[in-house]
Amino acid sequence: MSEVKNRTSMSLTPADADSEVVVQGWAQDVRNLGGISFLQLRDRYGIVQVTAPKKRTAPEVMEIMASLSRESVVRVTGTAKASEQAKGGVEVLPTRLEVLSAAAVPLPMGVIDKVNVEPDTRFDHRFMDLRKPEARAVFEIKSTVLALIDQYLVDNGFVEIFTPKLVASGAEGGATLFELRYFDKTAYLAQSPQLYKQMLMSTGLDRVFEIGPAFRAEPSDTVRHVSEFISFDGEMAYIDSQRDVQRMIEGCTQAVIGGVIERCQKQLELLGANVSLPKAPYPIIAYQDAVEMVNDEGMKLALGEDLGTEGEKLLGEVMARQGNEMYWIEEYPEEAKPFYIMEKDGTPYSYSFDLDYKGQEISSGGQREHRYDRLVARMEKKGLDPAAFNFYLEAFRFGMPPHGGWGLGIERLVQKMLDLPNIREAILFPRDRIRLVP
Ligand code: AMO
Repeated sequence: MSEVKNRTSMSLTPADADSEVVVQGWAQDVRNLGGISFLQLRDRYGIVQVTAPKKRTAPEVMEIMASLSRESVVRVTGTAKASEQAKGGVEVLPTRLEVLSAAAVPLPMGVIDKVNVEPDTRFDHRFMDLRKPEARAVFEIKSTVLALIDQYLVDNGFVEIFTPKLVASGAEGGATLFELRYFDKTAYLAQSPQLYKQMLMSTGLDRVFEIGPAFRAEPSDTVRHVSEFISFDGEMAYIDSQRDVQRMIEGCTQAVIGGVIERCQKQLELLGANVSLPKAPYPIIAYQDAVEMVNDEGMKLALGEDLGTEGEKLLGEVMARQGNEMYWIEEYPEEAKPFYIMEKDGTPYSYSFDLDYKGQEISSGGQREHRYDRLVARMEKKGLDPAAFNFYLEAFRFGMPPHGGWGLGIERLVQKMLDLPNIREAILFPRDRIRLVP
């Protein structure tokens, strides 16, 4: 007996003609035309056409064809046949058709219908939405992004770490903390690995990175804020200045975007995305100049104010005109930056930066205040109670090297790289003020 080959739409080629094959997937479309039935079978990689001429097909197979509901999962055993009309140049004439899981009727939403489905409907039935190859392509690209980051950081001597997501105090301001009961105590969901990655700088693990969930109770309903996202954090000791940190991010984002262009051709094509490698070195804009630039474009920002969504967008437009997709904004007023950022002595500024990509912040970071007394003073200035941070501060009292680092929102990077209209498109099951299921 000849071996029956289990095939995917990708591996099936005209060279398989006349051999017996098995294909499995979803019944994307079924047409029963009397004398002949067609089934478009979809798997992860594409479509296989199953063609059943009545005269040459077993009656029980024709019967199943006639009653098969769209999106049912089927297994087809049959003979491959070269065909000019079929996609991939090959079709399958079925000898056996098994329904592995029948789909109920009607479907909660269509997979191939060209009608515009509301985003809410799509996210309510995300499993169905993700049957669309272009919806899935985003996650194949996101997975490649994460693999490329891992590679770059490991090549640069970084150790991958995992810090607690259940924490006793937040590092990024009280307003966006999710509070929960932790036995008989109050705990919070971690907004970032900030305190822990810094504490590790006092251990000898002098280059660390983490890719993990971060939680923010963001009340704003925007296309770039969600309440759970994947944060890519790095921290490095013995830096001379924040430039060392910026160089690392620049190298990493170049490797990531270049790698996606190289490895994800098929997915980019599905999405119609035209990704180019941002010009490097990324230009540096001082915060003061950024304010001036957006004011020249018609905004009325005062010095010290946050650029905000509108300001970032306008700055993105100015930079795009100069052919720049990624650029730094630095020298932020220390007042606008968290307690852990180092002040620039004798000025109102700080050793901090943001990295913007096509008009949106994707990363921020800087040099940290590693001097215990200065750090405590900065906490007090920000209205924080140092006692609540004893576990963190202790690491600064017994030998803490100078250090700096960054946090980068993975979904914001993917969103801007692929020009997705909403960050939620880059999250399988997004969480926001309204959405907690699925
Ligand atoms: P920051 O608060 O700027 O810095 O966050 C870092 C990056 O995380 C992403 N991000 C978000 N993405 C989606 N939804 C949100 N609600 C959201 N909030 C933030 C952004 C942002 O640039 N500890 C510092 C980093 C550091 O200094 O190391 C921090 O968390 O892309």
